[in-house]
Order: sequence, then C-alpha cells, then structure tokens
Amino acid sequence: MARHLITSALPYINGVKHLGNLVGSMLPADVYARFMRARGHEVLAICATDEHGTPAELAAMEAGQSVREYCDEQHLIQKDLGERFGLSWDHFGRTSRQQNHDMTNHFADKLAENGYLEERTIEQIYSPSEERFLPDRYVTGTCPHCDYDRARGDQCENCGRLLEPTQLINPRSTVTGATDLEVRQSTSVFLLQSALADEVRAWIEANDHWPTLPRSIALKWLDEGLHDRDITRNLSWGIPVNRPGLENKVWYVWFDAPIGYIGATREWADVPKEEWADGETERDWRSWWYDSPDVTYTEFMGKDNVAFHAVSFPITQIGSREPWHKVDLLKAFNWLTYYGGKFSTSQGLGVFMDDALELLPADYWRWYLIANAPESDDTAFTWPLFQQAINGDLVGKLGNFVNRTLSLTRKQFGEQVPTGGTPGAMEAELAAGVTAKAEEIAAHFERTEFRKATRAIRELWSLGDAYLEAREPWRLVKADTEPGGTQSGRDAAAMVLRTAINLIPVMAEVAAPVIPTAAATALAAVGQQPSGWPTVDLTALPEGHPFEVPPLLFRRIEDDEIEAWTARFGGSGG
Ligand code: B3M
Ligand code: ZN
Repeated sequence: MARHLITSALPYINGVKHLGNLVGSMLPADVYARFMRARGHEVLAICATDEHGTPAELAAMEAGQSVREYCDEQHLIQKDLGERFGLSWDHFGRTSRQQNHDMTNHFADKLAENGYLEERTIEQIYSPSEERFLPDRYVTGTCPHCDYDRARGDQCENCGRLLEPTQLINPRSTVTGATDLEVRQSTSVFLLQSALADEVRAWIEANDHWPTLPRSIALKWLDEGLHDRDITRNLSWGIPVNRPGLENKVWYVWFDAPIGYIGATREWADVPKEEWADGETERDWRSWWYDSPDVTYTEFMGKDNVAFHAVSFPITQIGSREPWHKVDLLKAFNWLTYYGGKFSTSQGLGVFMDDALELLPADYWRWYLIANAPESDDTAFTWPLFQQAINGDLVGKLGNFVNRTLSLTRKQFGEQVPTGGTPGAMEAELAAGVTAKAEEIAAHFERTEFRKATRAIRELWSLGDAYLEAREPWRLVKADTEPGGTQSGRDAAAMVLRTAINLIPVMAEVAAPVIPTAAATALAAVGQQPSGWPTVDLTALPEGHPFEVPPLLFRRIEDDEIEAWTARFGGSGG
C-alpha cells in the first residue's frame, strides 16, 4: 500500500466550468483517485476553487455582488456540480480561506529569508478619479500592434500579443472608462526566479519519467529565460501582502493558487471530527506535504497551466528551503474543443457542467470524456461522437450484456445463479483472457493513460459478448446435449449463464473508476458492493446465489435528441 496525493488544477471561481475544463483536470484526477483507492492505496484527493485575481473581481462586479458574496455563492455551485459529477474529492476547499492565507504568507516569509524576494519600484497606471493603481486587466486601450481598440492591459484579444498596460494607446479604465490615467511609481515585490532557474531545470531534467507534453512545455519556458516576476497586485480582494508599506496590495493569484493545494489540505485536516468518514481516526496534513518521501504526488491539468506547476510552484517550494513535496507525476491535457472551436460562455457555445447534468446522468459524460480525453492531441467534442460512445459502448456492450444475461437466466432458471453443468476449455480460456485484460487496464490507469484504459475496458466487455455468442445459452437450453460435449444442453446453459453472471462484477469493477454509479448498480444486481479492483474468479458467485434484473443501466440516445442538442448548444458551426 502506498500513499497517493492527487490534485487537479483549481477551477477558477468565475462561473460554471465547461466539459473541456472538466476533462482537462478534475475528471481524470477523480478517475485516478478512484482507481488508486480500488487498488487499496491510501489516497488524498484535493481540489478547491481558485478565487483571487482580477477576473473574480470583474465577474463579481458584473453580477452586482461583492467579491466575497460572489465567491461564496460560486464556490457552492461548483462544489455541488462536482459532487453531482461524482468527483470524489477528500476535500474541495477555497484559496480564499485562512489556511491558504497562512500558507501563502509562510512561503513569502521563507522566500524573503532566503533572499529570493526583492522590492522594486516600477511604473504602473494610476487612476486619480478611482484613487487606485489599476491592475493590467483594469486598463483597456488600443493595441500598439494591430490597432484593436479594446485590447486589455495584459493581452490583446485580437492579435493575441502579450502587452504591458503602459503600451496601450489611449488607455482608459476598464471599469469606469476614466481617461485621465497617469503613470506613477509604485513598489512591488519580485520573486527572483532567475536565481533559482538552474535548480528547477536540474529537477525537471531529473524527472525523466514525466510525459513529453509537460516536460517539453516546462523546458521551453526555461529555455526562453526565467525572468524575475512581480508577485504582487493592486487589488483589494486577495491575500494581503504581509509587508510594511504594502498592506494595500495582494499576492498575485498565480502565487497563492498552487499554494492553495496545501491550504486546502489544511482545511481538510481542520474539518471537525463529526464530519469525517467512518473509520477515519487521524488527519495529518503535514505528513502528506512536508518531508514525505513515502507519498507519491500526482497533478492533473490543462496544458496552459503546466508552466505554473512545473516551474513556478516548484520554485516557490524550492526557494523556501524546506522539504515540501514537489510533484512526482504531472499529467497534462490538450484541449477538448467544441467542434474544433473554443467552448465559450459569452457566446453560449458548448456544454457546461450544469447543462450536461440536465440532459443525462454523470456516467454518460464521464465515459465519453475519459474515452476521448485529449491526451496526445486536441480533440473535438461533437454530438454524433457522443451518441456513438454512449450507444456503442455503454448501451451496446456493458448495459446489454448485464441485461441480456440476467433476463435470460431469470427466464430459464429463475432469479438465482443457476445450478449444474461443468465449465470446460472455453471457460478457462475466457477467464485467462479476462484476467489478462484486467491487468492491462490496471497498467494503463497506473500510467494515467486514460484512452488506452477505456479501450481495454471496451475490449474486456467484448470478451463477454463473444463468449455468449460462441456458447449461445439460449440455444443450448433447448438442446439435448452440449455440441461437442457430453453434458446435457440444459446443464451446459446453466453453467454458461453462471459464468456470464460471474463476469458482471469484473466488467463493473474495472470500469468503476470511470462510471461509478452504473458500476454500483450492476454490482448490486448480483448482490455485491463495490469492493475494489477485481480478482477474476468466474465461479465466485456460487450456484443458488440470488440476483435481480436491474433497470436498464443506460438508455440509448436517439437521433432526434442529437438534433435538438446540436441546435440548442450551437454545434457544427466549426
Ligand atoms: N485556476 C486554471 C484556470 O483558471 C487555474 C488553475 C490554478 S491551479 C493552481 O485556467
Ligand atoms: Zn492587437
């Protein structure tokens, strides 16, 4: 048994996340956590809402709420949606909680002690009528490169170039439209990343087991030269900078957000005992994070977050000169697109987590998303592909096998595992094939190769189908003797159905990390509870063991639904 610390990139607070966000971080983290628990490991799965930075302030303003109110409300919405999607976090925290304030200030103090922070005076935009310095995104103006007149102070949306707010032509305040902006001197705290660049590079190079995607992104960042970075911002919402004279500034959101993984783990430890799960006797956050060589730490995220996790957060950890646990395996995803384009809240394009659950239960989405996870390339969500994955795999393979096997058995032998007959070579071959497949699936999950894992699950389900087709119990039951054998047809049919019923728990358990609810329903039908990774024994459910034919595990998705959803969510435009 090993200890696995698992985090997924923290969803930003400004609204409900779309399927692309889900498949790029929270969902694979959950599948991995469920798999590791099934293997008997000790798992701590941590997530939180990322609540600081300008987008939170701007979104709150737009919603006509205070930032605190807005974040309180959105946190609960995201927590509820995550739970309804079956995300089995041990804790879903908030970067705005006191634990994260404490941790962030701790890291800032340590970095300062070790000489990695420096106060520098730089030119920033000041708005006299608002009596404040404006952070990048609070300044709008004309792009010096392409003349686009609504470029933001950090980036031009039109030509994509990164900008400094002082570069904008005719700058104005994003919020009030004020144009009497001035450039004034202001003091910021810089993190001296350049001083730690060699150390972080050596560490990344030593991590040669990381997949190519995160490794190449991280090294590219380092090759481009690691600049010292202003880690303070002129905002009132955030973690106040704990330095004299800078109390009206907050730490930059990308400084406090990854520290939020540790903050949220402390929140988890601070949860009152009455709320702990059965059997829990101790919650020690430190043993997961600090001087913890027995822990394996895996992070899940979209590719745009890699540099912050592979370089910036490790720099914070290394610069503290304390033994904080750095990421051991970083799993990064490409984009899930919506018909080749971006999911977009403003244009109402694509499917968001709340929409999805309104249409179908979580398992349908979980299966489709994990089976089509954008692991090696960007992948397009399309409604016909979704329909195909559900009807082909879930309805056509797992659902059909469970229903067909149990209905036929009930009809011929009643509602218990049938008695009689002796397994032969074909059953031995089936058991060997299923055992090998289950091992293959586990190996893919171990390596966080989700598409390969789902492909192998599908193949395992097909072994069941192929077995029924080869043995034809519906025909056997009427035959005098088993073709090519000596036992009676009815005995042979009983044995075949008994074997098939015994496949159900295996088929369900290997898929449970992906489709936990349907797997639990299938298991319950044969009187079992989810109990971990299966050992393949096709005689485990004995003769006479009762079962029930469950309601259909999955329903088909019809063509007219696909048409309606395409129209509603704006598909096929791209
Ligand atoms: N909140 C992801 C994003 O909004 C960002 C991840 C933080 S992980 C520490 O793009
Ligand atoms: Zn531009």
